[in-house]
Order: sequence, then structure tokens, then C-alpha cells
Amino acid sequence: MQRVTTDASASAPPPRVGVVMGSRSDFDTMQGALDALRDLGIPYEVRVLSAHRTPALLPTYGARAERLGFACVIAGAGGAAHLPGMLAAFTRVPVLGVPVQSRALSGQDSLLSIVQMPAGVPVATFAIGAAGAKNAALFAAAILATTDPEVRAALDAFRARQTQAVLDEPHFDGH
Ligand code: RP5
Repeated sequence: MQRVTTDASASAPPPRVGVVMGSRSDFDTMQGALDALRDLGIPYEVRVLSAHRTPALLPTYGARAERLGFACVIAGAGGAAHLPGMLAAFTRVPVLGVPVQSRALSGQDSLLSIVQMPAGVPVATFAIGAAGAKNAALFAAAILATTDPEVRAALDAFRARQTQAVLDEPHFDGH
């Protein structure tokens, strides 16, 4: 497993969410998920993990996600994006799939690859690209917020700021 970066260290709190991506080239897209997790105060770890380039590492990572008690794993991949589905097959930890925008088909391929899981192994699938990455992190926060009051407060504060930002815009009333 190739480590891109991690917030985990001896003194840091243990990661509660795993973020994986099929290639370093996915990092710019997945940065939005990392930023949102950081802003919400949710510790995470990040790995590059490829369904077709490092297939033997998928069961290892799936077991690790369970052992470390991750609330979920956010998995970004592009093209024939097997990573979220393959990972979901190896773990009961919920997998949140982010379709990375591909060059050839603008991410339509990534989206359909991730969303069309046959019945029995679910992957929660998000929008293509940056919006999907950010929303996957917010969804991870929503999962954690069901049992963690600090994450609940951080998520509520984020949504309140988001609402206020719209209300602070100059009103458009058609005149
Ligand atoms: C997928 O292939 C990755 O998730 C990436 O989106 C895509 C292209 O990978 P690179 O050729 O840029 O490494 O596995």
C-alpha cells in the first residue's frame, strides 16, 4: 500500500475514516474530501490502492479498515473504476465511492462502474469529481455524527455557515 500522506502519527488521534484512491493522479480530486474531513475535525488516513495494479492489497486493506474500526472508507477511482466495489467485497465497512473524472469519457465511465454494483455488495456512490469527493466526506461525517456529539456539532456548524453564506448574498428579487 503506497501512502500518499497521512495525518496519523504517534500523538495524533487514530484515523476514523480511510480514504483510498486508485492512482496518485486522483489526488487533486480527492483533496476535497481530505479538506472537508480536516475542517470537520475528523482524523483520516490516505492510501493509494489500485484494484488492478495492487489487487492483492485489497483484502489486506479491507481487514485493516475493520481492525481500525473505520466508520467508512471513501474510495475514489476513475475509468473502469473497480476499486470501490472490489474493496466493498472485502470488508463490511461501508464504502463511499467517488467517480473521478476521466479524460476519455469525462467520468461517465467511472460513475457507471461504481454505481452499477450487482445486488449483494453495496457501494454508496457520489457525484463525479470534486462535488462527489466533498459530499463523500460530509456523508462520512453524517455517519459519525449518529454517535459522536463533536462531529454532530461540527457538521451542524458547517451547514449553518453554508446557509448563512447564501443569506448573506445580495438578494435577487427580480427588480
Ligand atoms: C484508475 O485509473 C485511477 O483511479 C485513475 O483515475 C485512472 C488513471 O490512473 P493513472 O493512469 O493516471 O495512474 O485506476
